[in-house]
Amino acid sequence: MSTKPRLFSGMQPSADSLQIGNYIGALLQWREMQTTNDAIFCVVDLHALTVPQDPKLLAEQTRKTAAQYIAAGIDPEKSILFVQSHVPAHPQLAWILNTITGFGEASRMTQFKDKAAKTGTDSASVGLFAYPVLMAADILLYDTVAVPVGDDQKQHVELTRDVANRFNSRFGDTFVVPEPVIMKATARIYDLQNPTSKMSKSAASDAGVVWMLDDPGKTAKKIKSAVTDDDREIRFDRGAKPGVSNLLTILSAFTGESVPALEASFAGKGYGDLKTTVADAVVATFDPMRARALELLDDPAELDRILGRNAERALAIAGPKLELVYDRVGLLRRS
Ligand code: ATP
Ligand code: LTN
Repeated sequence: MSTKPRLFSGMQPSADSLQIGNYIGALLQWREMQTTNDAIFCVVDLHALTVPQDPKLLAEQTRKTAAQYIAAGIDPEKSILFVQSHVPAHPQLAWILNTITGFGEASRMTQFKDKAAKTGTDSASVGLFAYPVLMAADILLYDTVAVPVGDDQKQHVELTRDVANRFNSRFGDTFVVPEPVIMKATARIYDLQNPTSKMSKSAASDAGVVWMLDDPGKTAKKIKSAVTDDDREIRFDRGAKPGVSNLLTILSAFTGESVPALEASFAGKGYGDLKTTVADAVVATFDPMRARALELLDDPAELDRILGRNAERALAIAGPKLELVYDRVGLLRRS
């Protein structure tokens, strides 16, 4: 048994490629955390189903997301890297947790309110409503201590804590109550064409989205056409200069240099220089990752074997926990 703290996180396979925000805001930090934690990373395909998906694309995107986790440095021998639907204990536990989650408390989840408002509440699915409960199941099945997530997911981890405490007090001590680990706020990346809105895999237009799997020429071109502003000063100021600030944040993440050091090094230089430097840094990091991801995707049978082995490792932890839960709530064991 590992004595390192258990960590769990996941991402939806909601696009063919991850974008630079997923890399900086999640993967880069996961990669560091996997050395000091007993880490589990999941491709949450069941969560992706809460909004309409093309079945063929979903299966492909699931493989592609897993390949990009590995290409970015998540080690499937050290960490557990698996596909959510391969471990049926997730929806099984989610059902039990649904029965102790209040309609009112689920209704207060801001992600649900935002997403449902987009399509109108009537056409939002029950699955979308129950999304945070499935997320609670993901976390609680593994005695997770730490849940690294972006700020937007904090409310879901709070709900997970409430549900875990409620279960424990009703049925006896069963779940570890997890803590959210809010990933570096400075790591928030904005759309290159619309630098006041978050870069997102499912953005309406991809002109301002930098994809990990895009070819280097395209990536460089997108970065060179990033929206900036009318003056010429390279200075971090999120309010007045969102485009330039975003480029500085990206460069800082890719080079490890602080934003003030970058500001100093660009004194007297123009936006063109900044963009070229960012493009070079991003391409230098993404190019080998893209090559590795494509290599993994070239041999889907081997990738599936890796995912299969990792699902077994996940099930070895989740299975006994689900049995304990079934016993606690009074479900009859099959003989
Ligand atoms: P979708 O558009 O499908 O919601 P997304 O690209 O916004 O996808 P998620 O799958 O919701 O990303 O999130 C995966 C992880 O990436 C989360 O930990 C999230 O905080 C992080 N992340 C996503 N976009 C950004 C961003 N622009 N800046 C920093 N982190 C981000
Ligand atoms: N909702 C999360 C993805 C997610 C997750 C989880 C994160 C699903 N299950 C469990 C941490 C722990 C998101 O949209 N980023």
